[in-house]
Amino acid sequence: MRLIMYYQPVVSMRDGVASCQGVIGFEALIRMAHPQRGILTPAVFAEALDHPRLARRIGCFVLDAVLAQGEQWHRDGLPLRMSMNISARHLLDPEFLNDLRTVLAAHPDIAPEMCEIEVTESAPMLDFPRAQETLLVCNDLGLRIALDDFGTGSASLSYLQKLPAQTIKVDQSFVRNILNDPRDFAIVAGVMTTANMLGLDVIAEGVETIGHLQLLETLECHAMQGYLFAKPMPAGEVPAWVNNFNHLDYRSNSSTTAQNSAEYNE
Ligand code: G
Ligand code: MN
Repeated sequence: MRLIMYYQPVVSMRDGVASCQGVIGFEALIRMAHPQRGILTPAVFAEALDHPRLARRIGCFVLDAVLAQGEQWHRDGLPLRMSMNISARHLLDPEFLNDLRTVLAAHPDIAPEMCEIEVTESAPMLDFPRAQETLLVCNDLGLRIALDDFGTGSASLSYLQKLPAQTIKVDQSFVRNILNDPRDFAIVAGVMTTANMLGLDVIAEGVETIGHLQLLETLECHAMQGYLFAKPMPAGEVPAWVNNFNHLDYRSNSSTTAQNSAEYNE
């Protein structure tokens, strides 16, 4: 039984914005390779991820694996942003910043500016001052910060004001319903306005259909992630996927192509 990283693309629907052929970067998602049960998602081993004695070890494994992979892709001419999910327990651990500095020093061929850490509201909820201070140092080190699952918690808007962040990831639960629930559409529209005024990037998560894509674009949301583009994939599939990506395949007049390529990626 071992832990491996899968990678899901974050793409831009606009020309010339993303650094790598319309692909902004990849979010690293942890998986467990089980000898009998195959590739398992974190739902199955959630306890371990938040275990007092395991959270930091797993967190360090993720940091190192993802930066090593990002460094490799950068050397191979794929300047992809690497996004990592950091558990509340690891972020609040007294050793977190040391762990981060160590791993950045071990992978000098990827710039910290090409790395992003994704945090949910759980760390700031547990210890706001510590989370705030830690994230400020992360920014000082050059890393970007994304607020993950945005909108699902209770204190989102005040967090936006007080936490350093460059990106908001709108939770898939809102994105999924924008086509049929005007309230979810209103929430995403509100997040877009707020983010624009604060100068933050927005990534819509859980984009599953061309319809979602089109509606998001009417809200000026052009950065997206979801099954429409690709499910999380093993690292080995990433270079070919990036080379095949073309945002024009997802325009309405070529929606069949997009559908085909989404199936192709499953
Ligand atoms: O917490 P976070 O938002 O980082 O979780 C990402 C998870 O969401 C991953 O496990 C990934 O497999 C899943 N996911 C990514 N894109 C989609 C999508 O378009 N639809 C659904 N249902 N799940 C998705
Ligand atoms: Mn995430």
